[in-house]
Amino acid sequence: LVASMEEVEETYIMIKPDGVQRGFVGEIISRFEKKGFKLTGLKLFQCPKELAEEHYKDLQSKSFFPKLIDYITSGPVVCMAWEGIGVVASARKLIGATNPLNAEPGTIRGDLAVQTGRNVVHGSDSPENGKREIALWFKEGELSSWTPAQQPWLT
Ligand code: 3AN
Repeated sequence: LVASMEEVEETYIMIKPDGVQRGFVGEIISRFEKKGFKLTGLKLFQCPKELAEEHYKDLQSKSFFPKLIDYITSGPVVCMAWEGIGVVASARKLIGATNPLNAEPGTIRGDLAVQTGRNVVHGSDSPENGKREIALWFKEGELSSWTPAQQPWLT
């Protein structure tokens, strides 16, 4: 039996330029795969300034906004769409607190980062934003629906 469709969510996860430059792409993807989530979209991408501004539009008034946009556009990012039961909140637990110094060991930020302004990875904060961000970062045809070979651990 597979979990009912209502419980299946999608989230947008992005490895930021520091995560790419520090060689963490494989490790970060691996954490989500091992947890049991399904990768439905993946690309290495140089983000244009306008897209970064749209993605972070809720933070427009913050003093750090220009630096945030410079950081996100400073090199390629890895854009990912992940699907699974409760994936939005679960991914944020795997990622850890925004300030890596407050992130628990065992989380991505807790293990790999020290500064809020270089916190390696992004994850959507709600199912609504998951859908919004996937639509923002991926074009039609870039997402794939597929069936895992087996999920014997699921009831
Ligand atoms: P999260 O990424 O954990 O959801 P948000 O949504 O509060 O955190 O912030 C979005 C991004 O803005 C963060 N990932 C971080 O890169 C940046 N940011 C947030 N707060 C600060 C801050 N005080 N100084 C610099 N950058 C910040």
